[in-house]
Order: sequence, then C-alpha cells, then structure tokens
Amino acid sequence: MISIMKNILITGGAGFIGSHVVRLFVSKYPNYRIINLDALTYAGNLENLRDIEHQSNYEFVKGDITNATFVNELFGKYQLDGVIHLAAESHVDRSIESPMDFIMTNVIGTVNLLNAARTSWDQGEEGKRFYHISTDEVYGSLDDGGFFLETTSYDPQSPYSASKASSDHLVRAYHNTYKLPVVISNCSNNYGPNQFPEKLLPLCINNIRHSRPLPIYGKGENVRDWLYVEDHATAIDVIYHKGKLGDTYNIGGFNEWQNIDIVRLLCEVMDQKLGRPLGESAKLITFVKDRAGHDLRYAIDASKLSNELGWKPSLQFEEGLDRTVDWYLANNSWMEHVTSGAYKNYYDQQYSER
Ligand code: NAD
Ligand code: TDX
Repeated sequence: MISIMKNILITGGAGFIGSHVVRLFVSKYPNYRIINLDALTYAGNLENLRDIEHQSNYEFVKGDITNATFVNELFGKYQLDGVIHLAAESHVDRSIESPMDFIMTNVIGTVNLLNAARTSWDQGEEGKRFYHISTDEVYGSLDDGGFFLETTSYDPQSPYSASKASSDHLVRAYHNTYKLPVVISNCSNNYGPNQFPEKLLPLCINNIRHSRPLPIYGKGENVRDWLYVEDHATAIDVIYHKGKLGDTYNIGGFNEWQNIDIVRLLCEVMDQKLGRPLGESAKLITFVKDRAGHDLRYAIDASKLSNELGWKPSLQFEEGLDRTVDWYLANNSWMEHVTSGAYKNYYDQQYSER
C-alpha cells in the first residue's frame, strides 16, 4: 500500500516548546513530512534537535515569518496540509524593553502565515488545519481567585500578552470571515529541557549551579501554573488531530506554585543532586525590583480538553522537576553554549538595575 506523505509546517521548531513538538511529530508520524521553519533568533537553537535532524521525514528551513514574500513562497513550494504555529517572541521582560519585536513577529508574522494559508488553501480546505499556539497570559491576571476558562474575556497586561491576544483574535477573525480551518490552544507556564535561561526555572538552575544570586521579583508571591513541556507537546498532538475547527482549548496541569515556593523547592532538589548541605542554595535567594505590571496569578481550567479530547498530563510536578534538573546537569554544554556571548549582555542589562 502506498502511504501518502502529508506536509506539516511547524514554525518556531528550534525553540523550547517547538523542538519537543517537532521531535514528537517526526518520531510518531513517519507519513508526515515535518518542515521546521525558524528564524534562529537568540531563542532558536538547532542543538535542541540534534537527535532527529537526520530523519528522512524532517526538514529545516531558516526564515523569518515577518517576511510575507518568503512565507508565500514557502507555502507555494511545499503544498502544506497543516500548520502548527509556535514561532513567537516569548519573554515578557523582553517585551517590556522592546515591544515592537513582539508586534512584528507575533502579530504581523501570524497574519503573514494566515494570508499564505488562505491563498494556498483557496482551492479546497478539506483536511487542512491551521493550529495557533497561544498562552494563558491573554486572559490577564487572576487577582480574585478562580480559573481561566475558554470563555474568559481577554485582558492582556503586558506587551507580550497583548501581542499574543492580538494574534489569537486575528486567527479567529480569519475563521469567521474566510472559513480558514483554525484551532487555538492557550497553555500555562511550561518547564523542562531546552528552555532558554531567561525564564525563571532554567535561569535559577544555572545560577544555583554557579552559586549566583537567584533574583525573585517583588515578594515572590506571584502564582504560575506549571506544565512539563512534553505534556504540552502531547496536548498539541491531540488538539491538532481531534480538536474541533474554530474551537479553543485551554492546556494546564492544575499545578499552581508561588514563585518563592517553586524556587525553594528547586533549591532543595539541587542541594541534594549537587551534594550540598540542605539549605545551602536557598541562601542565594535575593528579592529584587518587581517586573512592571507583573500579573499576580495565572491558573488554567483544562477540563474541556480532558473531557472532550481525553488529554491528561502524564507527570506529577515533583517527577517533572527532577527530570528537568537532571537534564540540565547532564547537558551542561548546552547551557554553556546558550549563555556565552549575547546572553551575558542581556543578563547584565536586565538584572543590574533591579
Ligand atoms: P521560544 O522563545 O523558546 O522559541 C520561539 C522560537 O521562535 C525560536 O526558535 C525563535 O527562533 C523562533 N522565532 C522567533 N521569531 C521568529 C520569526 N520572526 N520567524 C521565525 N521564527 C521565529 O518560545 P517557547 O517558549 O518555545 O514558546 C513557543 C510558543 O508557545 C510561543 O508562541 C509562546 O507564546 C507559546 N507559549 C509558551 C509558553 C511557555 O511557558 N514557554 C506557554 C504557553 C504558550
Ligand atoms: O528572574 C526572574 N525572577 C522572577 O521572579 C524571572 C525571569 C521571572 N520571575 C518571575 C516572573 C513570573 O511571575 O517568575 C515567574 C515566571 O516568569 P517567566 O519564566 O519569565 O514566565 P512568565 O512571565 O510567567 O511567562 C511564561 O509563561 C507564559 C512564558 O515566558 C510565556 O512565553 C508564556 O506564554
């Protein structure tokens, strides 16, 4: 029997979450040709995909989604069956410093992809699917308890979340107006291997290892809902294949932590793994100036996804954290590569004024 290859474009596949999604799809679906489109910004790293880069159903294309001509040509070249769109500027602190980069990639880049899909799928959208990956931050801050539902009104507070909210609205508008076959998911904070050390957990893992201060914004009382990155990837798999067109799915682990508590737990885990006296790493905790407009609490209600599509996270948080720390300790060269050069300038600029 001849199996017909499907061409799936994954954008941002060299980044943190994208690399786990690429790996899952390349390994699980030999009849999919996975085209990984990534501009390789500071956050994109082909080292994240070394283990699968020679697979025959995998191809990497370097390119920028803000370039409409390039995006249109790519759609023409590959006759795509589906798009899973993860490429984005993703760090809130950088969005406070340089909002325009976020508007360009997250808004304009997304519209370029929507336009190209609309044009190229004009002759029939049977079986096609444009899957937009978004964040819980679009719903704003839960200062009074409760959970984010798919029906919660958008109330983004940072330039990052406003740019993601804007792209979500545009994706829905293309569905309503042009019947583009879209699906959207909004996920909570991810953690795990290959996360760039500008985000809280890998930054602290790296600093603990080097006995450097652990910068906690404000009083450390802000709450985030943490999900292991491979569980996000399996949710993306389920939603890509079974999600209802035009629908939105929230993804989360019902796993809320105050920042100070998660960092204290991380310190204990690392004391144990590094053979330090218990309590040693926690001495590095340093309270610094708060993030401007810092959202107090995010918490996702992921029941729609589990009730309708049967997805559940596979890992308990303690196990996920344990695996994550083990990965960073075993892959010190990865950390050394990404923290050499420009990272040092970024770090000095972000933290010297706090
Ligand atoms: P990341 O910053 O690690 O990776 C983003 C990738 O996009 C990088 O490889 C980068 O090179 C690429 N990219 C950036 N600008 C580009 C452009 N103009 N053209 C082409 N490629 C470009 O981000 P991440 O944490 O893996 O997040 C991936 C997606 O998931 C984003 O859309 C983000 O909003 C969303 N998300 C992230 C989290 C999280 O906790 N990290 C949670 C929920 C949703
Ligand atoms: O040095 C730090 N100190 C600190 O206290 C850093 C980098 C962060 N924090 C705090 C801010 C947040 O309350 O820790 C929490 C987590 O911060 P980040 O890792 O920067 O993530 P967050 O701002 O919550 O956003 C993340 O989750 C949603 C991702 O970066 C987004 O891409 C995703 O959409």
